[in-house]
Amino acid sequence: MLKGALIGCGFFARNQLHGWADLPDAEIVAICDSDPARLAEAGDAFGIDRRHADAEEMFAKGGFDFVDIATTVGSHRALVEMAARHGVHVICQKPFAPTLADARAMTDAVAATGKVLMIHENFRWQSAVRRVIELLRGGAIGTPFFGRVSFRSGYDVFSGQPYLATGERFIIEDLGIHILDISRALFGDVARITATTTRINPAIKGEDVATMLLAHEGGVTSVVDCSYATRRQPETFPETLLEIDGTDGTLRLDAGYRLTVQAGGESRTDDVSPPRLPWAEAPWHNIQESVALIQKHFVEAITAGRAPETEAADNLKTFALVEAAYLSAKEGRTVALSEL
Ligand code: NAD
Ligand code: 89Y
Repeated sequence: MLKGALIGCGFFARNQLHGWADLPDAEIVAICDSDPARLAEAGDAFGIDRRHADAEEMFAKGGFDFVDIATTVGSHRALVEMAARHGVHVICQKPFAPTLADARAMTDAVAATGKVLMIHENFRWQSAVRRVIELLRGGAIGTPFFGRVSFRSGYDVFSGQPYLATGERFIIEDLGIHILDISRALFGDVARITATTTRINPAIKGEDVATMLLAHEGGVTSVVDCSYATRRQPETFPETLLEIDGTDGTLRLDAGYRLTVQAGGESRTDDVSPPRLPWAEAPWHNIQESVALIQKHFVEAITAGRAPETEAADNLKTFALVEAAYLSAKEGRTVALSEL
């Protein structure tokens, strides 16, 4: 049984605490939040008595094998480096860090301890997306040459996460990061990216629309497009829609979790809706299930002494795509990932 501690008992941590409570091989033994009301609410809801207002104090007391950092990005570097000083495995929420330099320093700090740093990059663990990754890797449509990875919504994310309305950066850093990661999981690492961004919602500071063209090292071209300014019915939040063309067929993940594979003269459509866990709430159940799945993956990887899929070294490449997309949009040019 792995013992864990969680830092940051806010909006999203609730899902992480539910996920941990369901996992037989891990237990959260301590929680931390600098906000006393949030600390008390989470402790009471999940029956966790060991509560700390200060992370350093919690680490000093010890008694856990890993820490799950569920705070917003500004605190990630300090907390990950603290975890490294105390020699525990780490899961850190996305976005990895405020800058690529911070993310690299965090990666090095944990690597020097021999422990694992995994970024909580959960969208590639959504069961519908996972099904497509497996089909593609299994050669169901031959060799892919084109992909579209699309997330377009008008859902109000600002009421639950008000900080999303106030940052200089919004959709690429917050949501596009997941969609770029799905593209990497499907088509591999990226050589070049070209991006445009715009802001439609006048009530927020950052961009809420981004359109990105990725040239993957293996030869695939993918379009990754994200919007929180798209008003249409049915509202598809938080589904990622996929269009993939391969040498032997096509694969489509359409709205409503409908997966169509056409290959060898046959067409098959399946409903790949995610299960709704007992604590989950639509429309978030898709994301909530992926939290449980990535936590299971983390525990299995640690137990087997393997690196998890979204370990720091891997996630640096997704984070570099975020930085490269902003640079491309700002300078109006294609950015090679080797520049960063
Ligand atoms: P939030 O602001 O609601 O919660 C963060 C909590 O951390 C707050 O309660 C705050 O008091 C606490 N905190 C901050 N710094 C601290 C510190 N140094 N020590 C102790 N407590 C501290 O934020 P949220 O909406 O829950 O988002 C948290 C992270 O989760 C963000 O990085 C966000 O991008 C990410 N997120 C991920 C997903 C996903 O699907 N992976 C979904 C939503 C949010
Ligand atoms: O913060 C974001 C995330 O990671 O998934 C969806 C979200 O909650 C809002 O864009």
